Amino acid sequence: MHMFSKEKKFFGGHGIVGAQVPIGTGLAFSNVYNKTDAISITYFGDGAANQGQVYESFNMASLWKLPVVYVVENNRYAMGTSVNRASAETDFSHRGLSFKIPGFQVDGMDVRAVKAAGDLAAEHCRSGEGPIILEMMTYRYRGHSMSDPAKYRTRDEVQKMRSESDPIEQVKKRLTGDHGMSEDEVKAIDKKVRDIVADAADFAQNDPEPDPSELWTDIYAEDIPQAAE
Ligand SMILES: Cc1ncc(C[n+]2csc(CCOP(=O)(O)OP(=O)(O)O)c2C)c(N)n1
Ligand SMILES: [Mg+2]
Repeated sequence: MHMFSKEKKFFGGHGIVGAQVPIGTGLAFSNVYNKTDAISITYFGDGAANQGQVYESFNMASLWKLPVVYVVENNRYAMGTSVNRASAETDFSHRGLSFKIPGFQVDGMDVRAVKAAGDLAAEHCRSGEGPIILEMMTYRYRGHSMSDPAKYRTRDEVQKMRSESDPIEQVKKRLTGDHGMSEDEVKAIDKKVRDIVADAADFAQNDPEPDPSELWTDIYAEDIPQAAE
């Protein structure tokens, strides 16, 4: 699977929960160091938010006023553990308080709210005020993996979210209801998006593996002396 693209400025996928937070913070540092006006958008989950490295990163980002937007995706579960069972402070937008990092909660199911919060956060970073936290209030429909029977929540809870708060359904309803778009037009957009996703998945699965010689790229090591006979 291809989960990294320097060209598209997408720097992860990481197996270690929370590891992308210091990386995203470092990328923000490099943007300042190289005098660009780029900002780093660093995503992590409600579970990852309890990792120590997150707070080491917060401290440096705030101290050095790095242009990084920390986006906490609060989908209410970390694997099978609900936020209330795992977190002493469940308002993740406050997690930066002792580092003087402002933050606020956003309706992560409403694309308009997400766009507005993103614009505001980007402006905050670009004006030199340092990092900011956006807590995206969202929900995870599926289990953590194929082997997750999701016994830690009721079917009703999932169903209620799907029927009342689904972000795509909300947009569809607004387009057809308030903006007079026809069902066929909505279906055409849906198909276009599905094709883009199918192409991306195809590329990720069929892109060739790197040549084994790449193992030595950027690796430097002294000759190791042989033990005396
Ligand atoms: C350092 C580390 N500890 C534990 C795990 C196992 N693990 C994988 S995902 C996960 C939960 C992460 O929760 P959250 O950040 O809320 O992400 P979500 O499950 O919502 O995708 C855990 C504990 C891991 N990958 N890395
Ligand atoms: Mg989560």
